[in-house]
Amino acid sequence: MKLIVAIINNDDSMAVTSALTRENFMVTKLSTTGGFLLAGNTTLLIGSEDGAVARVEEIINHFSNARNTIVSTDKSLGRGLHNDDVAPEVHVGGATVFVLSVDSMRKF
Ligand code: 2BA
Repeated sequence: MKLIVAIINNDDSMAVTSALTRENFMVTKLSTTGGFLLAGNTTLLIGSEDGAVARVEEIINHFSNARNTIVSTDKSLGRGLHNDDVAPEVHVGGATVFVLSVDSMRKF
């Protein structure tokens, strides 16, 4: 069994979670904040059988869109970053996905 941790854009979260649940995958949605932009994003936890990981990744990839975002320098400054350290615009990927091996999963 695997635990898929997917960090996606808030704007894509409804489409991704809907598509996953339509195919009977179970999803937990967390409201998270990116450490660089300090903007809200969405982290999905998906427990799946090993053989289903590729399908989960396919769905996430299909519904996640890369975009350019303006860095808010006033948020970045004061955290040890200076004007020279931050680009005015960054390319945010469609999704960042980690796949972790799970020793066991139980529901009590
Ligand atoms: P943020 O940390 O807010 O990062 C947003 C985007 O800013 C990143 O897009 C990347 O293009 C850029 N960026 C991040 N750190 C940077 C740095 N030190 N210098 C220059 N540019 C930087 P993505 O790579 O697509 O990441 C989107 C979000 O996914 C991240 O939001 C973070 O919440 C998460 N993430 C990405 N890689 C991660 C990792 N290795 N571990 C944990 N979370 C990760």
